[in-house]
Amino acid sequence: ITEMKTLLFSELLRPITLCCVLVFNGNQLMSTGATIVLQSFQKSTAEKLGAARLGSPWNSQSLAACVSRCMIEYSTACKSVMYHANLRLCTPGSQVSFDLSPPDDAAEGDLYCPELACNTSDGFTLESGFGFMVCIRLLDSETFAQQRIECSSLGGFLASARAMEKLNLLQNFSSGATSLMGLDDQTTEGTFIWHDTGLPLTASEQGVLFIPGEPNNYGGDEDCVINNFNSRLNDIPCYFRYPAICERPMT
Ligand SMILES: *[C@@H]1O[C@H](CO)[C@@H](O)[C@H](O)[C@H]1NC(C)=O
Ligand SMILES: *[C@@H]1O[C@H](CO)[C@@H](O)[C@H](O)[C@H]1NC(C)=O
Ligand SMILES: [Ca+2]
Ligand SMILES: [Ca+2]
Repeated sequence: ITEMKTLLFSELLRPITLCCVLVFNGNQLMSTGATIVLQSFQKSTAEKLGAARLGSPWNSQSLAACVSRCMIEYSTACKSVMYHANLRLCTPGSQVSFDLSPPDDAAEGDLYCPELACNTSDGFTLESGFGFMVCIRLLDSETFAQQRIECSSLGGFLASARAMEKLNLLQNFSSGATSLMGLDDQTTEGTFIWHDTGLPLTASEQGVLFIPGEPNNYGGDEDCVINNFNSRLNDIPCYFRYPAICERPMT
């Protein structure tokens, strides 16, 4: 086990495949036939980057042990870890996002994840500002339904934003134009769903992101959402035409 830890640590800067992982389970040593690919996790320097916590933290003697246990327990769902070097505390995390709460320095330490990159094929560019980084492009199609299909075919989703800073970044990118968001309540009136996560808009997100008094389903037919330049979100009819920004997950 000591040797394995040393190996894991020295190999941490590039992905390696491990066969027959030894798992220390209570006081039993087990050998599993499973093959895991140990991702190369690097310390993130983006201060607003966070990840959904996959479970409760545990004690880990090293970052390498933290990463390997995360991968063994959560398999491909483990896309990041938070590691506190002094407390030796390890918290397993999923895919990182600028919309999720970053680690609490004092309790959770630093975030480690693969180096983030924007796949710039198909006209996507990496845009950063306001503490955020996104991989986006404007779509060519003109209706909400077509824009949604076009974006999906490019491996993305209509842009999301769960913080004002991200709305600002999107507004800055569209330089003056109001754009459609990846958020709608077409399925169930009053329940807005984010296209990227499939999760409902929370009350606090609504309070932060929408113009006061919105969404109001004006005229009984407002199920799409626009990001008003220099302002905030408003629900509007889905047949209104606005440019839309497609967002690709960073890889
Ligand atoms: C980028 O995206 C294109 C189109 O989806 C894909 O064919 C290509 O493999 C991707 N490149 C990388 C480096 O992921
Ligand atoms: C906003 O956009 C302008 C013009 O594209 C750019 O020069 C500026 O850096 C952007 N501001 C931020 C904070 O990203
Ligand atoms: Ca509605
Ligand atoms: Ca409205």
